[in-house]
Amino acid sequence: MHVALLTAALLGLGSALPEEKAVLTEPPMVPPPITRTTPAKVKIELEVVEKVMQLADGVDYTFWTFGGTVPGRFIRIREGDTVEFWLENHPNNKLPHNIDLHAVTGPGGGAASTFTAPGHKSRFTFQALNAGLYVYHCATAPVGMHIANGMYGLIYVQPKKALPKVDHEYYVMQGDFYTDADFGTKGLQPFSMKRAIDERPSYVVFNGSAMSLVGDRALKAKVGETVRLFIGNGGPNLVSSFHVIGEIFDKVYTEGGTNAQQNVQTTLIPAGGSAIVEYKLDTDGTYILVDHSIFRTFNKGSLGMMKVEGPSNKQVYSGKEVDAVYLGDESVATSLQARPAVTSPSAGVTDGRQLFIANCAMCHQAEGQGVPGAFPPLAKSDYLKNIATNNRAELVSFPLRGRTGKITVNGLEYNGVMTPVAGLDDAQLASVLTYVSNAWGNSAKPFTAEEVKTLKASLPAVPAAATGKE
Ligand code: HEC
Ligand SMILES: [Cu+2]
Repeated sequence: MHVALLTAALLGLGSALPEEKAVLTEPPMVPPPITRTTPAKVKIELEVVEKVMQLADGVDYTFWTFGGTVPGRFIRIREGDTVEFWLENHPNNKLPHNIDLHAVTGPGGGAASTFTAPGHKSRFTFQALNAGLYVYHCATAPVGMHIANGMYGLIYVQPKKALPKVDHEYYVMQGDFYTDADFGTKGLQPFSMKRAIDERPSYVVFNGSAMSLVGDRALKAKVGETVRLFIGNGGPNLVSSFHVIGEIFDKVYTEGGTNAQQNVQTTLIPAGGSAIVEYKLDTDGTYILVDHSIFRTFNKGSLGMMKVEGPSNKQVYSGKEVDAVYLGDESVATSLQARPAVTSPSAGVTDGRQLFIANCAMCHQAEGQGVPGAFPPLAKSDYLKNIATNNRAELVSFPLRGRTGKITVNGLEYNGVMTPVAGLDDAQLASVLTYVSNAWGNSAKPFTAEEVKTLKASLPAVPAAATGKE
């Protein structure tokens, strides 16, 4: 076909590269192998979505995601490709976000270039110089909190000489989660900064939920087939001792790099690191994926399954399936079902505490204590006390319009972004403001829906440009 175009591509002339859009997949799926033998200009569009999903059976959590899932979409490109990367921050989101891709050569891995407010999108371009399996994650302050809420995923830079074809490729990523309440406590559970700093997770899970790879959602294969797992560890804190009960890894590309080790039982995956694991299925049964720091598996959720159908090979193994033994644990037995997404946490809610947990606690924290340097406290806040008494319209404007610029609370200066809190009606605003101005030792006159309505009407008009929306 176009000889000139091909020559230009071989010479690496960016402008003449053939263009394509990357196929992104949700976990546990992996985009198909790239069959091209020359570089391309690849466009990637990744959308940040903040949403409530189940962390375990009956346990809801407000995840921050790349693409609506934890981990985020799997990205596959080829060594030498030029990548035009778009980060889109959904207008309903509450926070700014960005992305640091470990596959990027350049300051911050793209973080500064992709810092994006809700309702905006950013672009930068990089060349994939090194082959390998790389973690990407959000790097917006407080970084640990963004990662802890699920903002990570994998990008595979397929080497020029692709790995041999296998029957199945799957995507699995471990993460540790921090809630005040212990594993299994039902309801919407807020993030705990204290437990995160102490590195005491209440959940350690694969693919964002204790239920993501069990029951109907187990990984599948047949006897005689070969499997390649792209495994990542988002952390934020723990190192994974990744192991598949009943299998030996024929090959492990340790740390997602180029050289393979052979015949491995357990491979160590650092936080912010990866591994490519391959094995052939010699007999049938259910094989259990675990973090072999084993209390995490039986008490915190790090358990997945691969169900292998086909004729038993009695010569290789002639016993019972391991299934029964490992299904004995209650935390797993109760979670053999799909994980529904829960939308609009505030719909119909009138309780002030609940509204606070769903709309404010992700920043101001469950007991209103704030996060040093990032989010000011509401508990015993002199600023809140003053406006709840003397300028109630300003307080109403915080959730309605957000707040940015310098602010001094209890003698400490903050300079952050509070994005507007969407979707609360007047009664709900009254309820949550009454809650925050009277909880944790605060005290002020309660708000009513009528007062909120009047105060809203009294706020100065905002020019369209200042709201960041057309
Ligand atoms: C996206 C994170 C975020 C969310 C969600 C959020 N806030 Fe804020 N809030 C901030 C930041 C950051 C500031 C400081 C803004 C600045 O630096 O100008 C702030 C400031 C405040 C203040 C004044 C300072 C203080 O500590 O007394 C009040 C009051 C407040 N927020 C109330 C709320 C309420 C009520 C909600 C929920 C309805 C809420 N915020 C949701 C981030 C957030
Ligand atoms: Cu983020």
